[in-house]
Amino acid sequence: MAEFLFENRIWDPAEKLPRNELQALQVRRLRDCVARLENVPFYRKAFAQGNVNADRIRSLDDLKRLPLTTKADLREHYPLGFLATPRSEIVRIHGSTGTTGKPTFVAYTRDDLVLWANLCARFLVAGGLRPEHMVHIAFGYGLFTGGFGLHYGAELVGAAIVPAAAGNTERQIVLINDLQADVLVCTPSYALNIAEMMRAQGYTPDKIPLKFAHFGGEPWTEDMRLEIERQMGLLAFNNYGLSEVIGPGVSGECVVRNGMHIQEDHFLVECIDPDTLEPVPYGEPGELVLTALTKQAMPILRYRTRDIARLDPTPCPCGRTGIRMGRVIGRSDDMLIIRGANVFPSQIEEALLRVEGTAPHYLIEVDRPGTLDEVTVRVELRPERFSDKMSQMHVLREDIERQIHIVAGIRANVELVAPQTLERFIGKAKRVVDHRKEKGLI
Ligand code: DLL
Repeated sequence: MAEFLFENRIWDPAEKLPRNELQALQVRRLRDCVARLENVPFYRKAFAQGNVNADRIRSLDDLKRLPLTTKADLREHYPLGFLATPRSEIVRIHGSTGTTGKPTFVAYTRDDLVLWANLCARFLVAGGLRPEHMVHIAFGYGLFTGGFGLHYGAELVGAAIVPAAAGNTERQIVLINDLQADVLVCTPSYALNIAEMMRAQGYTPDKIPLKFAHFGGEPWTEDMRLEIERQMGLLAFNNYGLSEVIGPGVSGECVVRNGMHIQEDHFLVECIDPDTLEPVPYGEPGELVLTALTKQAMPILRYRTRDIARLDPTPCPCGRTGIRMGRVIGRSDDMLIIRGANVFPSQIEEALLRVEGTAPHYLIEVDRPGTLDEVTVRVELRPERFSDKMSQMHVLREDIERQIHIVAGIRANVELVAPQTLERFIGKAKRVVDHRKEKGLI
């Protein structure tokens, strides 16, 4: 018997479907999905061009014959050109705001919302949620899928929810303490802010009621997990999803925490080389491509997520049969090319967290003043390490520069800044400013 951190409870027996049954189910669902997508002009045209239709889907190998879908395709059919059901069946709209331009909308039928809640309930239960818990949700409630997604998942489990929403960190702390919340739900960067303010207010981990946390919505590192767990005295779980595919609920960690189980009875996953579009072997990083098999309002075929991660098909002691994805290393569109080297912001974060005394708050600025790229990493210091002694600061800076070189393979200029000077985020953190883009150099 495997030793678990806590009881390994499974919400839905479908999470344990034997692989052969799972694959047979996926083929049936893919066929139904392709049939429904005949209602979407973009897909109807692509099916006609590729000479493919539902009847021709016989095995998962046939997936290759179906078109990839990109964010640009969704944008081109703004606002709701990918609807596969009549508008009267839509009961909710969400969307991703993106950094530029208009949001991408996604629509849900009543059945889609039932499915979504079930998928979120699965990973919440896998990561410790029980009906007796009080869940504090500090995600944005709005077009962003985080708040509503986790809300209805936790409600389905039967837990009590405090829909605090994001922002007003002082109030979050009052609510968490007064209501003795057991579980925190938000982005990892916001959790870090809450932790920091709690510390400033004199809370030690044993005084914080939280036992578990479910973080997602943005990339984070293993070191960041340890940091938040240490500061708040809780167990933190990672969950992943994206609005185009459904929102949170695509995958999440179980009690073993060795990757996020993809809910493969509803999502087909591929991992490809973003340049050649060929599949990469298991264990190698590649871009995740997801197909939402069972959504009604807006099923999506082979969506290019831009998220880079590894897949691990080895069996998990928890008994769930869904393949696991590792942490998202970065997004292929967030990847910085610095003097020809590929660097993800998460590598810089990993380097910083290796150095004692730095806070996990940083900003990466990239520029090309002459012919060569230059990277400056502004790093905030912890109050106890902030010093007037030039020599101490110099040693610390060199140490960070060395770690960045080891982890990310680039030379960066590190600027140490005083505690509490860098911007804090209540949702997804923004860690990179690329002046080369503003100058039209890339
Ligand atoms: O962020 C959905 C979500 C909300 C997932 C809350 C989990 C919890 P979008 O706003 O469409 O949807 O952004 C999706 O966020 O493509 C990833 O780049 C990133 N992302 C989401 N979860 C994770 C995670 C939601 N656990 C984009 N690790 C995705 C790393 C994540 N990146």
